[in-house]
Amino acid sequence: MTTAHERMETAGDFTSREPPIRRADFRKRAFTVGIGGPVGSGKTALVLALCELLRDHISLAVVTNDIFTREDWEFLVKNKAIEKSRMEAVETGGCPHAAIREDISVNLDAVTRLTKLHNPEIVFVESGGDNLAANFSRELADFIIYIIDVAGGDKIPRKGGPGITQSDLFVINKTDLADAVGASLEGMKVESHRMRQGGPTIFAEVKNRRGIHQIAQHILSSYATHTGNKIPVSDLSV
Ligand SMILES: Nc1nc2c(ncn2[C@@H]2O[C@H](COP(=O)(O)OP(=O)(O)OP(=O)(O)O)[C@@H](O)[C@H]2O)c(=O)[nH]1
Ligand SMILES: [Mg+2]
Repeated sequence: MTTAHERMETAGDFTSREPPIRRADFRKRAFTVGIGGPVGSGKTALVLALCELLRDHISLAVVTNDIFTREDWEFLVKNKAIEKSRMEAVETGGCPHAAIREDISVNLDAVTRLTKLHNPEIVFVESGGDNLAANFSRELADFIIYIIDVAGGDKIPRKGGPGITQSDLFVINKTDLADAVGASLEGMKVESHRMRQGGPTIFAEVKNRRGIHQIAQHILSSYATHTGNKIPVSDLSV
């Protein structure tokens, strides 16, 4: 297993980010949506909310990554996100970067296994919580979401990092906490726009199911582009 970390010379930029790989083997490994972000930013809450919104319209599966526990998987099972057999937990046993970027085999195996068993249209892969330095490998994720929360302060978008600058969709969660921590949402909007050269950013309150429909629209639009299958978004109940 590779343990060396890549050294990034710059924060990277959205327009020259690594493009998704054009592939035609979605029957072997379903369209894979990577969800990364700092510890506690709301990744599992987002997976649950997306499952609730999409599960009656599209066949889904989920892979969770935790360092030493299966806690996220247990949370999704407890909350009946989707059928238990459609969800797998990966215990990375170390740095979360490795399993989504440097040695992705354990995640690729899990997604391939779930695809064979259930033939899902979309598989969500939740990364272990990181520290702004991780982003998904394009060999694993066809669509990359990076989610932070406002509770860490409004400085986070300008700190950069590959998830912030190069994810296909950047989500700023827990806007309900902005006043409590004195975070300026307007400032975060301006800085995200600058750091991502206008790449999409969505403000959300995942816990209160705000912004989920918009996030789902981005996912389904990318799914349609890659697979040629359109799922009419207007059919989704918000
Ligand atoms: N106030 C508020 N809390 C939220 C929101 N979304 C999620 N949370 C809470 O934030 C906490 C962490 O959410 P998780 O979904 O577990 O975060 P995570 O990114 O999966 O965490 P790790 O997997 O441990 O890195 C939970 O207590 C959620 O209920 C939100 O929009 N507002
Ligand atoms: Mg989680």
